[in-house]
Amino acid sequence: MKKNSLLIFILLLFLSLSLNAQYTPTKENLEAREWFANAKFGLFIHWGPFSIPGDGEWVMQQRNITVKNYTRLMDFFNPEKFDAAQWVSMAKNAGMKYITLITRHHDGFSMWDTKYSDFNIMNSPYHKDIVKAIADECHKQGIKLFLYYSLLDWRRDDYSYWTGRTGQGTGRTVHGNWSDYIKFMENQLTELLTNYGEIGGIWFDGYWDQTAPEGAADRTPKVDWHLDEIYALIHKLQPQCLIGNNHHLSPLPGEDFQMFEQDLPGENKSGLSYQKPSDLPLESCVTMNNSWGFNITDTSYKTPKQLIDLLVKASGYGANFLLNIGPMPNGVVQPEFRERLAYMGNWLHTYGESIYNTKGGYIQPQKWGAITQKGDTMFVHVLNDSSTTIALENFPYKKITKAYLLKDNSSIKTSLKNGALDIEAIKMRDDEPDEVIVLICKNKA
Ligand code: FHN
Repeated sequence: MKKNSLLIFILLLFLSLSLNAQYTPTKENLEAREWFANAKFGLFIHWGPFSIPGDGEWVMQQRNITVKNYTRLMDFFNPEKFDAAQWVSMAKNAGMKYITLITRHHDGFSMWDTKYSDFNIMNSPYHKDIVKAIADECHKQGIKLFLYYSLLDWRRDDYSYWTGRTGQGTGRTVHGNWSDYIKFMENQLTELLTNYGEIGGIWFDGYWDQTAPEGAADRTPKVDWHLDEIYALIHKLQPQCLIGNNHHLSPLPGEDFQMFEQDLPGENKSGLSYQKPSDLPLESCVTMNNSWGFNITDTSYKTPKQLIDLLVKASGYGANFLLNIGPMPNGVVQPEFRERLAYMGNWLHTYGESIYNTKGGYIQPQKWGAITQKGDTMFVHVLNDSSTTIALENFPYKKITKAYLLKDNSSIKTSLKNGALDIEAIKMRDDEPDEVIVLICKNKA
């Protein structure tokens, strides 16, 4: 009898453990995923005291600034020109549907009024909660807010820096308690998910600090990140809140979207993305120059045409495009960024229907451009001169009822024979980054 009860107990324990490990997204969460997959374009904002030296957000690590010296940046962070309403409307006018804001980067500075760390905005001369200002404006202007949160910390003693890949030069000597660090993160995440209204998603980063470099065969983390516990807490506090983790691995249980850094899904030009695109909603995050945080000497701005190509190709892969800005320490977004965002907004004003609410093309982006689809309408985006006709093999429809240029409705010649579609050559114009051909299709092949 005793033996039987023990067996039943073990069985129940096993059942409950495996149920916990299995993540079933709620209805709200599935709806939020659908919204996200249709949103297509977001603004990433890397900003904080790390912006002050004008040397990117990794300045602490790259210049081996000690915790003691780095902490002084808090005394200078006073972005008197910061205007949340302006930033949010700038994103909206760019055609963006969400903002992903740094709340705490690897330097550990909290951009909100947190009870759990003194290194926070309320102890700076600015003394106002930046997360709140942006959250309030996002809610007011009807744009979703995602929060970036670093798992890695270059200041705290209880972060397992001694097993990490970075943060060795910041002068820490004490080995703190890892479980304190997990509790600290849970407390902070609870604040973020309780005090700032509806949050679209949590965007984690820094997991990779505890793994072998990208591309290594074994990337098992050296610490237990307690992700099951952390993810369950987030989904309990806000079931619709999407979780993404920039670990540069395939999605882990409990995650709701998958991101690719400085890359389109599956391309791995950055060397960070060996993982394959999954069935979850996808996102590509990209910088406008070569820096995430404000960098005073980095003038390698992508051209508006390059940015449109990235947005279109991301959509062609069925992914969102999260475009980054690194505002200046005084709260001003430099003109080179503002001009490019305005350009994107203008372009989307005309061509938005070929991007928003679309799915990736039946073939992946090609040298000449990419395809997006909405029901039986196909948008063929010609991004590079097609000196000969565009040939689409294995075309998934038997008939084209109409083919025309989206910008002026002028008709386009097509010929569909034996499952192969030929589209007449398009001559690109300098002022048009993308010639969008609309194909109204009928009868699935
Ligand atoms: O180290 C960060 C980096 O500063 C930046 O935040 C990017 C954004 O994708 N992610 C990390 C590197 O993987």
